[in-house]
Amino acid sequence: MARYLITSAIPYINGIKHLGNLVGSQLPADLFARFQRGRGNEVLFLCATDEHGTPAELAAAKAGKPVAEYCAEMHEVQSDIANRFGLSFDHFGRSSSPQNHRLTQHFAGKLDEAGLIREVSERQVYSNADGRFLPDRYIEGTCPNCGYDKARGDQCENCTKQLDPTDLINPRSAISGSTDLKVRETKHLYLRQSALKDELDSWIDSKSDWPVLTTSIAKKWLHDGDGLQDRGITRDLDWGIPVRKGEAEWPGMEGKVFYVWFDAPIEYIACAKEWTDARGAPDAEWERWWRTDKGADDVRYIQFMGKDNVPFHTLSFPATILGSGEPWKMVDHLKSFNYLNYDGGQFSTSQGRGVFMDQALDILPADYWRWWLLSHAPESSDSEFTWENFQVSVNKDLADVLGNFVSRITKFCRSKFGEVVPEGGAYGAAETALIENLTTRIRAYEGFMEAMEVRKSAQELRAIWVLGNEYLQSAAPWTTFKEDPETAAMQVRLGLNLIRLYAVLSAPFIPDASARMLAAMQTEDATWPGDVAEALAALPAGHAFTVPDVLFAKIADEQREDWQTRFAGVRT
Ligand code: B3M
Ligand code: ZN
Repeated sequence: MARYLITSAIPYINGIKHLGNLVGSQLPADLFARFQRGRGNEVLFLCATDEHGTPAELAAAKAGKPVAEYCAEMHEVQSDIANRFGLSFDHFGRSSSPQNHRLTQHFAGKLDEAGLIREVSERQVYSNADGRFLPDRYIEGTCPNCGYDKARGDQCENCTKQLDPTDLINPRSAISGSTDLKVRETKHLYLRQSALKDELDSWIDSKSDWPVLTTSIAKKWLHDGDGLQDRGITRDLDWGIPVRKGEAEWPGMEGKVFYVWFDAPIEYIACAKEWTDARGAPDAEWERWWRTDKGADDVRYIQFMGKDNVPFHTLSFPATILGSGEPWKMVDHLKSFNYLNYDGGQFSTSQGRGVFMDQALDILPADYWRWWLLSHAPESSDSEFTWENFQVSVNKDLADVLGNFVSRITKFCRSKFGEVVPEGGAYGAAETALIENLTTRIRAYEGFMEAMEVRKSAQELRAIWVLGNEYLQSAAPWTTFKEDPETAAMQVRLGLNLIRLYAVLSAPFIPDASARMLAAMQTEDATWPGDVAEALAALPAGHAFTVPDVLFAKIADEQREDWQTRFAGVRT
């Protein structure tokens, strides 16, 4: 039994995620986790909410809530939606957990011991009225370029010019509106990534099976310009993980917190401890996934993320781990995604554009979305969601191909043989050919799934469903039955067994429908198929079943048009 550690990029806490976020990390990670579990491998699948930084503070302020309270509530909301989407995390943690506080402080201490941290003095805007330093985007004023009076310290939204807070005319605090601002000295910690450059370089070189897209991003950061830059890992914010060296105070760093991108990836590890702590299980249980000195050297670790997160996972987080000098498990394979666009534009959280996870589930069950999103995953390039395409995909693939197969065979059997698997004669040439074709396609499907080729896997799975339909069409048991009920019975027995086989193979994509197919076949045997002929004998003659309700309802044109209008604007 192989062991797979799987993490999805951890979504920011600042609101409900849209379908573009979902397909860029959590959903494909779930597909892979379910596949590996289905094959009988041992899996630890972790995700969490990313709760620190200015996005969290701003969202809480907007909601009029203390940030800790906002995060706790939003974590529950995201956790509930993840469940309803069938995301099968072993644990859905929180980057604000005490476990992550301790581990982040531990890493900082180790990096300091290794001489990899230096202090840097910076000049930043301080607000007397608010009693705090203001991050760039907390400062507003008039744009020197276009005169827009709500330009932010990092950028003018109106003319898109990149700004420094000191460029703004009449700057004021976005928190209190106060203009009593001044520039003050403040000290920050920098991680000396430059000192780790060679180590990172050879670590990346050792990843010969990584896609060029991934390694080229890392190499660019390593070698372009002046090479890999040291990185600030602290911020002047109230909300976050207090800066400490392990358990000890860090003189001069009082009142400061670690930068969100420093602690967020560490949560991948802390999340595993949250998982065991929640059950009162010993540390050895999570350490065997994460410590190469404690059993993790035979673990295969795979990360899933959107392309914008690649530099943090190929350089920053590895720098933290390598720099600590401790035997932590490092990523083996990194699967990244392009963007999913929405109906001629971009999905946007800040603008409320597109379909958000909760809205999607209000319209249709998770499997419909899972199928469309995964079969159109933005792998080789960006891809686009359109309502027309969604309708076609659901109606053709799910309703016409899979749903129809299940419905026809179960209903025909009930009408001619009752709700039990009939006996019938031996397989003929058509059945042997079908088994051969299925075998070829199932092995190809496994290969694509193993390689995390999401779209190709979906195509192959669909082709497997199509084989069943074609067989049924040409065997035509409803015609055969008139002259040769024995043969018709055999064809139906094979068809019913195909339903079970489809349930097993399709479960990573459409877990609810798969569970309903197994329930209808009154079996809990979800063994991954080895020999296909054997797998098709799992339900013997005499085995009882029921006709399931419609697996997938078709999307009518009126529904599609209605949704199209409803989701054309922005979410309020
Ligand atoms: N929260 C960004 C994102 O959701 C960030 C990922 C952190 S992964 C450690 O895309
Ligand atoms: Zn401007």
